Amino acid sequence: MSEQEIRVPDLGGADEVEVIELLVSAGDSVEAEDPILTVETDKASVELPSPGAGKIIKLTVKVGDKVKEGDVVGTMESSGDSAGATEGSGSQPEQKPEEAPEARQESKPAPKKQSGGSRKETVLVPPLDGMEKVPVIEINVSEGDVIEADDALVTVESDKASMEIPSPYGGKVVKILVAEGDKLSEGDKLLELMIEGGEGEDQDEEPDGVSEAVPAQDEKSEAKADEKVQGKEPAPQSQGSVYEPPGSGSKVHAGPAVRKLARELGADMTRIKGSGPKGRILKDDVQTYVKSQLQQAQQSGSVASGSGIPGVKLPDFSQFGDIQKETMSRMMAVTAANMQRSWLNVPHVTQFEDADITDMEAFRKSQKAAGEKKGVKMTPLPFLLKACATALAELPQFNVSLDMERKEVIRKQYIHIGIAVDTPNGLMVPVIRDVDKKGLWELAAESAELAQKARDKKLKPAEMQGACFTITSLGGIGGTAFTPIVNAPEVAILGVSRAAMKPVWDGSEFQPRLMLPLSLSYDHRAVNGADAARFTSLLGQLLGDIRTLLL
Ligand code: CAO
Repeated sequence: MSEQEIRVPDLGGADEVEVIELLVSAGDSVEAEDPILTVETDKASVELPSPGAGKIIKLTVKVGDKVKEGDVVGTMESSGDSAGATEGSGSQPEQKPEEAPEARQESKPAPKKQSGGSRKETVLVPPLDGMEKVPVIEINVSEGDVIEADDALVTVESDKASMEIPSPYGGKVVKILVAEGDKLSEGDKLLELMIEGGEGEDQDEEPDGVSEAVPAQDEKSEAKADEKVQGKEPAPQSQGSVYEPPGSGSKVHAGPAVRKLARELGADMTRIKGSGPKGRILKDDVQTYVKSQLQQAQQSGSVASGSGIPGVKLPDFSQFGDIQKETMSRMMAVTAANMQRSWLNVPHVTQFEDADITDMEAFRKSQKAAGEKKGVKMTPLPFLLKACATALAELPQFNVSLDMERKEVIRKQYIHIGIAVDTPNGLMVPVIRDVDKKGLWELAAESAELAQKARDKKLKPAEMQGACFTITSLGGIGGTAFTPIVNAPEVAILGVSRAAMKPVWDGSEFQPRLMLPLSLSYDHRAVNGADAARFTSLLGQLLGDIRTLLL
């Protein structure tokens, strides 16, 4: 055991830097290279590593102090396991991405000449400062996303630091070529980007029509790394299922060690309030957040994710007869978890209504020939979509999501509706965007196309995201009513059963009318029963006289 000074190592060219976070306290045991404190230059945040293994005796700096290379920041009792530092001198740590701002200042490749049109670029992994096979811990974009230059594409993490790889250009993500867990090295292909306003497709292209671009690891990437994280729910591209992840995209400011801790504890950093300088999230903030979440859950007996209730015990079924076991498909497992989460978290109520669609059906059938000409089949679904869009606009309390932690109601200014599609692989919910702005033929064509894509497993993640409300129609199959499960974080879902002729009293006699059973399940936290009755009555009126859809 010997006493050793902890000194500020080479800061990659930065002069004086500010201490923004102390990561250890007197008495803490550390391993060689464990982060001791975080400093921030105008370009990057850097964690200063311990020069060896041992016990911290004291730190001689505090948050806000300015330090430079060679300054003593504390002392430790060394247990002899040095990370290559000479006793009494500062360690010269291996340059890690988060620790080497100068290594990131390569210039960004200049976009090729601009002559209108668009071109496809394959974005490659930039130099990773000597590191190889660094695992991808997060994919920050989805196919179809429109991004700007320097937006984070993926986050990679070595054993010491995490970094985001920024996009060299703005454009549309065409194809993601990596998955979480993949190990990346310089030059590996990350994704394909369609760049608008670039050169024509025939100019300077690779033989396959795709050129390659390496993102620069410049200072902006570090700034971005500190700013933006995506939600930590399962990545949408791997789900192919009913519910989309919230994908917050909120801004957070935190160092790699804090991010790592939050990830390990499963804490969503966008929900944590930072107590450090400029709202920076510190380790203490993560721990306090997790503690408060646990306390809340214990006090309220919360059953989020089904964790608060005992599981169903399974007997040995083979004692009753022959059985076969098969592993659930990923889609089934994700759908099951989502269903359970919604069912347990959302206080459901279902409101029933019969809509008189006699005239609507007469009109729909009259459009058969027109449909054949257009190559589009007009089913009741487009009418339902249009009626729901009108009802959502008139009763906007149905077009919200609730953030119970922040006590916020998120009101959506757009009307995108999901349609549940029964496929051989399970339930999928493609989303039709801006339903309020589309006509019946357009909705008929789009819903048929999306349903087919779902059945062919060709839906893109972006085509299953962003719904405000869902329609699940079992009308083509049968049934008189059912209680659908709200597709949280949406707050309502319309179930549609099979239309049937029924005697309806018109005040003087019974009339044979074609009645369509509607079942509206809603989240009773967001919507009250009176509003639900208004919603289904309105649907009844709109479908009963489809001319009102034009008003
Ligand atoms: N009442 C009576 N007939 C109906 C009807 C209704 N409510 N809805 C549709 N039909 C008719 C259609 O008009 C069509 O008949 P024709 O061929 O004579 O015109 C037939 O049923 C089949 O329609 P469809 O199902 O192909 O088309 P759609 O637009 O109504 O529905 C889709 C499309 C994707 C919603 C549907 O195919 C589907 O997958 N439904 C299942 C959804 C599901 O599984 N939900 C459960 C989720 S919870 O587990």
